[in-house]
Amino acid sequence: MDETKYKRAITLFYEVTNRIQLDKSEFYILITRIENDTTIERKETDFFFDAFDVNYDGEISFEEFEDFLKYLCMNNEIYSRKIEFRSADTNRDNLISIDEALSIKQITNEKYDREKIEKLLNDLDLEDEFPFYVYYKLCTGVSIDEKTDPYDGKLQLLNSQSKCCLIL
Ligand SMILES: [Ca+2]
Ligand SMILES: [Ca+2]
Repeated sequence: MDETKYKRAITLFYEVTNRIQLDKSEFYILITRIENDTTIERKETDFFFDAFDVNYDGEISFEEFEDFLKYLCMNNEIYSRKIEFRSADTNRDNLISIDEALSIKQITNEKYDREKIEKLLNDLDLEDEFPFYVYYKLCTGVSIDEKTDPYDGKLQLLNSQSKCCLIL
């Protein structure tokens, strides 16, 4: 995505919504306009919606939308895997289930299947829900730091903000 397209995307954001955030249908409309492509499938845009609605309020805020645009400009393997993981981790507890990992395959086209996941979980002595480093290993075969945060601190920030509100 070049600078012109980036700026156009920002303009289109405000054409699609007047609420400074987007629901799933509006996000779909926006992406088809940015890409000038009406053949894009709703499941593809839903995949990204789930990944970038980090605070999980059912809306893509302008800030979340900017994160999405930055992602489109990037080519970073580990970050792409984080986005996939976020999309599957719909309840934002840093774990995904086997079924969730299988459900994002229709977008990611990864090669793993249920048997492969179960074998890996068994090798790692884990139950049927697993954290990001396991997902990364599943897709790439590479071991990374078990503490690697798929949300890059964003969830912690949100949690601490909501705790502040309770105190106030
Ligand atoms: Ca949101
Ligand atoms: Ca989860």
